[in-house]
Amino acid sequence: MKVLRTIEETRKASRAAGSRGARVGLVPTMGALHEGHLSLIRAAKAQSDVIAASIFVNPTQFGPNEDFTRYPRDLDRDLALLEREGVDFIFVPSVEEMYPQPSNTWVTVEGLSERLCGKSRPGHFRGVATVVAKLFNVVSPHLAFFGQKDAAQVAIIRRMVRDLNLQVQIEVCPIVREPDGLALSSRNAYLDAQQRKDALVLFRALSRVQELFEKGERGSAALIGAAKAEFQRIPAVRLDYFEIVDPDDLTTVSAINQRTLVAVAAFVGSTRLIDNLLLEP
Ligand code: PAJ
Repeated sequence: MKVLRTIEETRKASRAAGSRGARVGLVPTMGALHEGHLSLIRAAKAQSDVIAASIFVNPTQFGPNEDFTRYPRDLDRDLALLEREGVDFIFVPSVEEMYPQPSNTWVTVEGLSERLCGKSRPGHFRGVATVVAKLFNVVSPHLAFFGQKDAAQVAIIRRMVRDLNLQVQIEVCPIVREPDGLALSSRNAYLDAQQRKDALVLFRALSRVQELFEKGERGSAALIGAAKAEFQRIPAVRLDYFEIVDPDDLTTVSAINQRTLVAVAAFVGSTRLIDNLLLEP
């Protein structure tokens, strides 16, 4: 596995693969890898000839009071995992390599970027869209793999690719969970034993919505009410949002008549966790 730290080397590696006619699949990550990330690598392996990944804790998608400096970082462990999965090259740039100073250009997917997590994390999705656009420019992948875990991120990247006519196929992989239902996240490492138990309320609330939906409930207000009741039983968890939205434009829907996204974000202590569920009538 080639570990590449500069844009130039990475472009060279990707171009070499492209000129052999190989399809390059890219898995962008911020590291602290877990089975969720590895599921994307395996999907990339199944659909591409050359597997590229990136590890970059992107400062522009963190707010001023968020966890950028303490975000978990363990490059040696991550590289060993990626090597074992058969990744061909990994792009690990520094902040200076990714962001020329000063940087004045941003990619903003208007409207969508202010919804769901964008409401409580202003600037977050601008940072995500900008860095993903940069990664696409550096690696020029044929395919790029993202997790359904970050459902709003998926909607925003798909829209960016469409709006900017980017030549990359976006593939979305299912949420990988712990046996008890908690969605895997690099941020789960922040939780202590009690918080780890409390954190299950996100999955419980989503499961309750799924159950009511399967019994025939279609009204968003009733489904959200039932979910919020689950949260009221765990006062240590502070709900940020529980919303039922269109999965493509992230606007709220009052009733579930087509494929619909149920998305939740909550603070367990100071750790912000997200999860979601897709409902299909
Ligand atoms: P990160 O949080 O490291 O996630 C990298 C990819 O792994 C994302 O596509 C995310 O949706 C996916 N992922 C995380 N947890 C998952 C799980 N439990 N099941 C399935 N997939 C999961 O998302 C980012 O990084 C960044 O915003 C990034 C796209 C790299 C841009 O900086």
